[in-house]
Amino acid sequence: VEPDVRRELEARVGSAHVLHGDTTEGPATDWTGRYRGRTPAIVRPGTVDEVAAVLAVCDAAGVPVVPQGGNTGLVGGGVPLAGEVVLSLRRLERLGPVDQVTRQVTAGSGVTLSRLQAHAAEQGLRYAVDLAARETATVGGTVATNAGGSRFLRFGGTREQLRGIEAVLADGRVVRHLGGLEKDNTGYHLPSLLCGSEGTLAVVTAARLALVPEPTHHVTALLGCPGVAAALEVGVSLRERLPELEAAELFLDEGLRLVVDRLALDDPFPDRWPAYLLVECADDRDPTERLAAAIEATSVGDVAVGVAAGRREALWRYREGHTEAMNLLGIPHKLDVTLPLGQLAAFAEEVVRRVRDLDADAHCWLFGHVLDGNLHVNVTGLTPGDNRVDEAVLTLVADHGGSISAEHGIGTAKKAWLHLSRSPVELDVFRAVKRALDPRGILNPNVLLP
Ligand code: 2HG
Ligand code: ZN
Repeated sequence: VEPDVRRELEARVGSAHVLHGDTTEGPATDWTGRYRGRTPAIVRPGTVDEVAAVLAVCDAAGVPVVPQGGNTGLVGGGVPLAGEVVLSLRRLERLGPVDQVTRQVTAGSGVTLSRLQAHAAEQGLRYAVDLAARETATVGGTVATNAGGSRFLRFGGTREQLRGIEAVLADGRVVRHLGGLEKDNTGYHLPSLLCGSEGTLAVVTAARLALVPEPTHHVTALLGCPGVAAALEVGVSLRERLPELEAAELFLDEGLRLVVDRLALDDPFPDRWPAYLLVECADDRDPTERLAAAIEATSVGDVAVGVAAGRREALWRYREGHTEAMNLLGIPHKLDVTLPLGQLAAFAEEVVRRVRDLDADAHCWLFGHVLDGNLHVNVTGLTPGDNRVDEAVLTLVADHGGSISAEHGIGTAKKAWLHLSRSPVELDVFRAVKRALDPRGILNPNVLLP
């Protein structure tokens, strides 16, 4: 950026909050290491008014901006790949009181998911969106990307929790609708529009979020299954019997081996199973017996149950450890996709074959939120820039009637394939909305839209 723009930015947020040089390297790279950018400056406003002032400066000067929260995204949507200014929202850490009557709270964009969860827990409530990056992922980032997570099955994703939003438009004007009225049918629903817009339409600065009661009992079970189709069948059967089912997570034996090995864990079972299903129930009446009876009615092999928090966490570690363990093998290609449930098992078989045929060095790992139809196809053994596998897997997904992104979003990683999931008319509407809200095209200009 020009020296006069930098001086203006420093005048708006204080020179201590405009970073450059070595300190920008971390924020310029994504968590996986696949997307490495560079930035002339990281700007860290401390209030919504400062966000507004920064954007007004950038808009007037035509300086492109990448908004960033905890930088835990997996599609290269939050890093400055084309030398953009990084607008870090982490200092917007204000967390309001929990309203017990409406069960809502207003959280600033920089509040981490774990802090929000702890805040709700103090009031006997919880925030329904949960994911492995909870310590670092922020409210703003999860709203901007419509993060899904492991409780989607019961509560939906981030969009379903949103009761209001505060955001700054490209030109620095603030849109604020944080009243949290449950019934409010007054035209376009801006929270829905901005949620999942990946920083391309406005910069989210705060969100009004719904909370849910924290049940008194939780039970987690890890089930050894004879294969993906069987695990899915078990999951469907449990869901039919157990309204308190919150999560149904799939992984395969190879993934478990890797996690156990790399993260130095104990094996869950003496025997190995081709597939594993991790399920969790939560209720005010102890669901353990009901879960046991429901499992009994299926063809599950081995069962490990956790009721105490530590034991439940240990079971979750096998699943949540996948991301970490995989990155230790090198930089993976991450293809987060949805399949119609009826196609999921066939797709799982086919995708492994396709990847193997594509390149003998490529290795395909499968895990995910199986009852959502959501598989995380991770491919290791290829260079980060080799897009053949992305093309092959995403095309296969489309052929099976699936979506090229289930929960991670499009970012830069998938924009070349957005046409597989969105029609030309839909893309025209996307572009029209983008032009209307960000006419100079300064907000995250290189993500989402091809
Ligand atoms: C998960 O479900 C996250 O653990 C990350 O969405 C998935 O690492 C991945 O590919
Ligand atoms: Zn996931």
